[in-house]
Amino acid sequence: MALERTFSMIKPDATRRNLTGKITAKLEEAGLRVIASKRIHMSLAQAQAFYAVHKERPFYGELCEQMSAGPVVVQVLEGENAILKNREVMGATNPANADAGTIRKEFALSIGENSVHGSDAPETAAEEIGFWFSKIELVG
Ligand code: DAT
Ligand code: MG
Repeated sequence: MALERTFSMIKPDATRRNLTGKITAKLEEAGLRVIASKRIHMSLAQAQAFYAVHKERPFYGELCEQMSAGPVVVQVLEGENAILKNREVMGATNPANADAGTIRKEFALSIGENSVHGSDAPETAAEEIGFWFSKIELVG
């Protein structure tokens, strides 16, 4: 398989606890190369737009408030099978169901404050990378 790119985000619950380095190390150890990275503090409107796919879900309001409550680190990861590999390293959405050694098992506080976001498919990866980064910022 050819090199693939995916979008990753270290969420406010993790930046608050100084976990940016430990989480990034897990991604790199899995063979994912960080080809773009920046720390931002998104507005509520940006969170609502980014998570628009979930707008009918009961947790949407809480999710958008949490994501805009503190800084995040948005990243683009590149590697073989990067989308699936990142989802494996992240672990299940609910940390109670996440496998040992995954980011969410080790660091997540709850299903909502679950430390990382990762794209789930090629279409969403392209869309989410484009939401936060311009082409010139991606240095593969
Ligand atoms: P994932 O982040 O694993 O792709 P998702 O896309 O289903 O999970 O949901 C996006 C985020 O929304 C998730 O990381 C945390 C929050 N969330 C999902 N289900 C939730 C729930 N039942 N209660 C509270 N927050 C939830
Ligand atoms: Mg998702």
